[in-house]
Amino acid sequence: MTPEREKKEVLLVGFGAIGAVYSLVIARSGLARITVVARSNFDEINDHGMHFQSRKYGEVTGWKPDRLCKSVAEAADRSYDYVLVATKAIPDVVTTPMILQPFLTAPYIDGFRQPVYILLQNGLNVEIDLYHSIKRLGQDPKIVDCCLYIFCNLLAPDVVEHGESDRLEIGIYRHEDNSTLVNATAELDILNDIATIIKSGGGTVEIAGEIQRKKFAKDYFNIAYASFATLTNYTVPAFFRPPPSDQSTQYDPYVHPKTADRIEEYTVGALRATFAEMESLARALGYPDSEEGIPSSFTKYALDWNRELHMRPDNTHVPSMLLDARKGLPIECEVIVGEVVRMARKTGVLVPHIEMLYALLLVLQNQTLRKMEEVRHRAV
Ligand SMILES: *[C@@H]1O[C@H](CO)[C@@H](O)[C@H](O)[C@H]1NC(C)=O
Ligand SMILES: *[C@@H]1O[C@H](CO)[C@@H](O)[C@H](O)[C@H]1NC(C)=O
Ligand SMILES: *[C@@H]1O[C@H](CO)[C@@H](O)[C@H](O)[C@H]1NC(C)=O
Ligand SMILES: *[C@H]1O[C@H](CO)[C@@H](O)[C@H](O)[C@@H]1NC(C)=O
Repeated sequence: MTPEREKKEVLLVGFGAIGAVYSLVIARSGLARITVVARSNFDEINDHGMHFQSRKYGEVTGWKPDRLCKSVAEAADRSYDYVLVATKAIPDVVTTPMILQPFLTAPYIDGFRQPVYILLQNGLNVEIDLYHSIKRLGQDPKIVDCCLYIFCNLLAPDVVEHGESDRLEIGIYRHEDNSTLVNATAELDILNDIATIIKSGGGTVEIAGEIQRKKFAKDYFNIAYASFATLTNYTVPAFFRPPPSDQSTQYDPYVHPKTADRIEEYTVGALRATFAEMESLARALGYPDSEEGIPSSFTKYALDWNRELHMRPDNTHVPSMLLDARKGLPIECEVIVGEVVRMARKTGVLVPHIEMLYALLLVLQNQTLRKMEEVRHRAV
C-alpha cells in the first residue's frame, strides 16, 4: 500500500476558530487527509484559504484543507475514520443529529461504515441525542468526548487568532455509565490513534479513563464565570481585580473600593455557593471526593485560580458565552447550565443558585432567538 492509502480520513464540521486550529494540527500530522465543511465562510476559504496568527503554530497564510465542502451532505459521499464536531452546542436551536443528518440515514449506513464521532463541544450530555440517533439505526455508537483548553478567536471569517497553547483531553463516551475508569483494549486503540494524530501535528493531548467527570469538572468554570459575566455584561475581573495602583497602568473593569467588601461577600460568595452546589451534584452522580473523582479541594481551586488569573492587569479575556451574547448570538446555556439543573432534579439535589442562573439565561436566550427570527422574517 502507498502511504497515501494508509492515511486516515477525517472530516471536520464547524470551521470556526477551534475547528480551524484542529484541522491545521491534523493536516500537519501527515497521518490523515482532512475534509472541512465550511458553511458561512466557504467562499473566503475557497478563494484564498485560512489565515492563522498563532503564537504556537506561527503565522500561516492561505491554508487550505485537502478537501473543502459547502455542506455536510456534500461531504457524506465516502467513509471517514473520524468526524470531528467543532460547532457550538446549542440543542435549543439545532441538535447534533440534525447537523450530522446525512451520516445518520439508511442510504449512508448501507454504503459506508459509521465513523467515530469526536465531539469537541463544551458542556454536559452533548452526546446523548447523537448516541440515540446512531442506536436507532441499529449501529454501535462510537463517540469520543473532549475537554478542550485553548484560547482562540475568529478575527474575521478567514482569520484565526490563537495563543501559545492548546490542551485536549479525550475519552470514550460510555452511555449511562460514568463509573468505568479503565479503557477496554478496543477503546484504547481508538484513543491512542487519535492521540497519535494530534501529537504528530504538534497538539497536546491526554487520554482519560472516564471523561464525563472531567467535563463535569470543567463545567464548574463555565457555569459560574461565564454565567455571571454574561448576566452582568462584565468580564470576570469585575469580580476580582483591584483598581490600578498608579496612573501609568490603566485597565477595566475593576472592583471599586466603595462596595468591594460586598462584592466579596455576596458576589464571590455566590460563586462559592455555585461551586458548592456543583460539588453536591458531583457526589450524587457518584464522583468520589478523591483525585479519581472530583476532590472537594476543587471548589477552592476553581475560585483561587480564577481570582489570580483575573486580578492580572493584562487580563482581557472575554468568556465565549459573553462574547456570543454581545454579538446577539445564541449562547450555550442548555449544555452548560440547563443540563446541570436537570441532572440535579433527577438526583434530588437542590441547586438554587444554579437554577437562578438558568432562569435568567433562559430569558436572554429567548430574546436573542426572538430577535434573530424577526431579522429572518424581515429578510424574506
Ligand atoms: C452517572 O451516574 C449516576 C449514578 O449512577 C447516574 O444517576 C447518572 O445518571 C449518571 N450520569 C450520566 C450522565 O450518565
Ligand atoms: C455590554 O458591554 C459592551 C462592552 O462594554 C457594550 O458595548 C454593550 O453596549 C453592553 N450591552 C448592554 C446590553 O449593556
Ligand atoms: C420564547 O418564549 C415564548 C413565551 O414562553 C415562547 O412562546 C417562545 O417559543 C420562546 N421562543 C423561543 C425561540 O424559544
Ligand atoms: C485509559 O487509558 C489511558 C492511557 O493508557 C490511561 O491513562 C487511563 O487511566 C485509562 N485507563 C486505563 C488503565 O485503561
